[in-house]
Amino acid sequence: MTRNTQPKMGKWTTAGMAALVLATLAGGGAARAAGEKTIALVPGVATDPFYITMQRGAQEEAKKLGLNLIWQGGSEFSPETQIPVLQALFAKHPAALLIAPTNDTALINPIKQFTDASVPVITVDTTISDSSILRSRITSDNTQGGAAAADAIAKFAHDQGEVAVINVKPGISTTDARQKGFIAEMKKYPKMKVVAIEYDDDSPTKAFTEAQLLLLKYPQLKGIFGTNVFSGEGVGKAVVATGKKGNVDVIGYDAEPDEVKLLKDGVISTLIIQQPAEEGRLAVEYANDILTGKASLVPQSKQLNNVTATTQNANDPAIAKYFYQTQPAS
Ligand code: T6T
Repeated sequence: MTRNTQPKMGKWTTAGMAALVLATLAGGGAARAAGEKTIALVPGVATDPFYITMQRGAQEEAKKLGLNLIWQGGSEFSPETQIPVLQALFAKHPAALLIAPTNDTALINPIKQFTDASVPVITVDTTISDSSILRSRITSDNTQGGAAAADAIAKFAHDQGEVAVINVKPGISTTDARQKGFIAEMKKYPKMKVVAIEYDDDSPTKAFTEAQLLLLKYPQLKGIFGTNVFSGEGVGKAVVATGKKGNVDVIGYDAEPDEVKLLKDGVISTLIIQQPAEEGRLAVEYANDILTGKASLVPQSKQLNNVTATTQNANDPAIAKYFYQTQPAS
């Protein structure tokens, strides 16, 4: 088994920089009503369709509850970009903070700055290893998602052969759990072997290159699991570029437009889709409960189910409604 972790920026960089400037949406633009509370939502990265879809659910709920929602995020999925965003936000005194931490330890102290100032903090999607300072943690069933990916590849491979994983980077609670769930489930198939785990630093370009190298190094490879939006996209494109469509199964996570196209084209056979809009909506609902004296209604943690899309059901409206958006709501 080989492991590879080198830093690199994602394809959204240029857009990301622009987005960093743009991704400071203070809900509704109109003059804030007197006494209207302001809450902040900080994504893992501002330009990722997963978090943009989360913003849409959060904004809809904020409007309904008469809350002002600040949406502010960095240009890449990293503590180095996210921590300065948090520091700038702290000066704005939000009444509550909703955040997808980009690392499970590096974000503990920056978040503590808020909780020490009695600002309630709720994590959405990812979380930190010290949950004692949090009011709630909202996420999806990442372990189940990883296991479902393993079962899908095993079915494609008739329970035998070599497989690989392309993940983001260690220290992200969600994708770490997906990898763990995948590895644990693969153990149920004694004739299957995980020959490699690679990290793409949230870059589809890097995922593409790594997948190409894996397909060269392991010509008998039966399948690759890409653990998030950018991994799945890069792996799918590498399978096309190497002419391995149909011979190598690709299981992706999430549902941004490029991945959905690869799913419909039969390059990716299965997508494990989350419910980011509902995660965002719930986070705002919980923040409002805390700010309006109904904290007892807020659970310590909430886990949402995944939706499994396949090439066969990709055009079914009951599945397509979970596909991610690419434009934030104002
Ligand atoms: O898969 C999602 C999210 O759940 C994960 O924590 C990070 O990557 C995504 O945002 C997709 O890019």
